[in-house]
Amino acid sequence: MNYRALIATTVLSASILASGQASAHAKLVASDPAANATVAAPKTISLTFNEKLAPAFSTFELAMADGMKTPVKTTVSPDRKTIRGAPKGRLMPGAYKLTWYAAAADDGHRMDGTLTFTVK
Ligand SMILES: [Cu+2]
Repeated sequence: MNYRALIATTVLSASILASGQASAHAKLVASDPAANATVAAPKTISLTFNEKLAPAFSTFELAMADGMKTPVKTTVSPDRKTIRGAPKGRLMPGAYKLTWYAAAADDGHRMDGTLTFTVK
C-alpha cells in the first residue's frame, strides 16, 4: 500500500468510527418472518439489529389485528444482536403486528418499532 492510499484508508476508517458513534441507536436490519411476508405459522421469530443490545430492555410483543396479544417468550442471542421469540402455541392464521423494543448496549438509548406479517 502506498502512502497516499494509507492516508485515504485512515481517513475513511476514522469517519466510519465517528459515524458509528454518532448513530449509536439499535436499528432493525433483518427479521424472520420478513416485514409484510405471508408465512406458515412460525415456531420462532427473530429480529436482528445493527448493534449489540442491552438484553434487559430488548424484547418484542406480538398482537393480532384485533389487538389481542399473543404470549411470546423472548431471549437475546449470545452475540446480543438478535432477539428471538417463541410464540406459546401455534399461531392462528391472520395478520400480526409485532412491536419491538431495543436498547443499545453501548449508550442505553431505547428504540422501538413495528412490523407486520401474515400467517396463512
Ligand atoms: Cu444511541
